[in-house]
Amino acid sequence: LDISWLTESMASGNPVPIQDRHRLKTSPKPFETTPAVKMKSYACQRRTPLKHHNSFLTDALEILAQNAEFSENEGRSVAFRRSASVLKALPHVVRSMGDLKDLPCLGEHSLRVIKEILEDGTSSEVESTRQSEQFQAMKALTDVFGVGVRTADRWFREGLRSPLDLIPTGQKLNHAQQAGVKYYNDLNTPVTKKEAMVISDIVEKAVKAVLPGAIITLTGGFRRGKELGHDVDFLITHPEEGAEERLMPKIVNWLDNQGLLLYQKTTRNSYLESKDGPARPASNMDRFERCFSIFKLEQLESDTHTETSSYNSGRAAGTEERHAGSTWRAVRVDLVVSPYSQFAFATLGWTGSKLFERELRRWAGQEKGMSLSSHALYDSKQQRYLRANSEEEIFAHLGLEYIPPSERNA
Ligand code: DCT
Ligand code: MG
Repeated sequence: LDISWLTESMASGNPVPIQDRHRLKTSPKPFETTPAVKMKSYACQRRTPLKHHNSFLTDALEILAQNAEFSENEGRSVAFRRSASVLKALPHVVRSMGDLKDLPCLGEHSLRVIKEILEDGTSSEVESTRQSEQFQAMKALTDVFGVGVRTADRWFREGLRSPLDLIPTGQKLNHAQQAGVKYYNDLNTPVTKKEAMVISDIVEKAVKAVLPGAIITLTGGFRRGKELGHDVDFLITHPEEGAEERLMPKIVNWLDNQGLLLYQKTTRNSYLESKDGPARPASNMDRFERCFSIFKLEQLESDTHTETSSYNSGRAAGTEERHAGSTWRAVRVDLVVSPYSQFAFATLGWTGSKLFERELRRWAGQEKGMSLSSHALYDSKQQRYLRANSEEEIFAHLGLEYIPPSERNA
């Protein structure tokens, strides 16, 4: 009796899916090997836990996805990410190509890479990408807050290889990039859940001080159960529609007065349903009132001694190295304010993962004739907006089984 799917499910802390529970009672055929997994083709139809069984393959595919992003080849990047995501949803380790039979989204290129890893332990393409000067430089340069692929690519062609190279060249940097270089090491040191909780308390205090009754939700990776993140994401609303208007400047002011902000850039809400209309192409950038910020986070005495390892371990780059014994560190925080009527859509849109969101929008458009954004859901056939007060209602409108945040790690 192969119950690996059950023990693994228990070990990962994920409940046994309802549809699998009957398997506990009915006895499978004797000598059954790895059970064929019925895998749905959209990531938003699947449960993808945080901890899965195939990191040795998904890490490799995601290197190729990232490399494709660096050359602005979105189609290729998404193809690799979709392949990786299917492997993340598998309830078992992939041991042979036979285990991949009937799985969706695995293109020829991904299959070739997987085959090589299964046979040789590594993929030559992945290893040469990882080692390439261009990949390493693009990674180091895009790791600077405020630097996108276009800028990094221009800098690379000008001969720059790391943020350190920016200083002698006297490159013109905007405010975000200046902060990005200044706090490079801190911003590339993963944020822990504990730090996210401390920041949650601060944000809660700030918001409650300027707008009593407001609701604050931790979104992004931490809502999906991640232990580490590159930033901390929050969504803020108020049950009284309209009370949230122009809230961000007040929050920012409060935080700034407490000396808690190292950097912030606030953008106003520019979404108007009547003006924007469903006809506009669904952009994956929403237009809520939003603040990209860098918090100055006081550290607990115990934390300052145990240096957390950096994403870019060993590559000291920041121009302002914090001296030993420094009692604070820089942390990226994103604040978003949504009107109450859009809160469910905003929560769903800001919980991620990025691929899960992309797949939800693709499902809505291709399978349902609907248009989904972080603001609204529009049904083209009925020519009307579908309202929702919860994420569950949105999944129901979309004809999807509800997937909780902890299983949206596609
Ligand atoms: N998002 C999205 N599409 C994007 C960017 C973001 O749908 N292009 C959504 C999904 C996740 C959420 O916004 C927050 O974004 P990030 O902070 O970049 O992602 P994260 O999952 O929180 O990852 P990390 O733990 O690294 O912060
Ligand atoms: Mg995040």
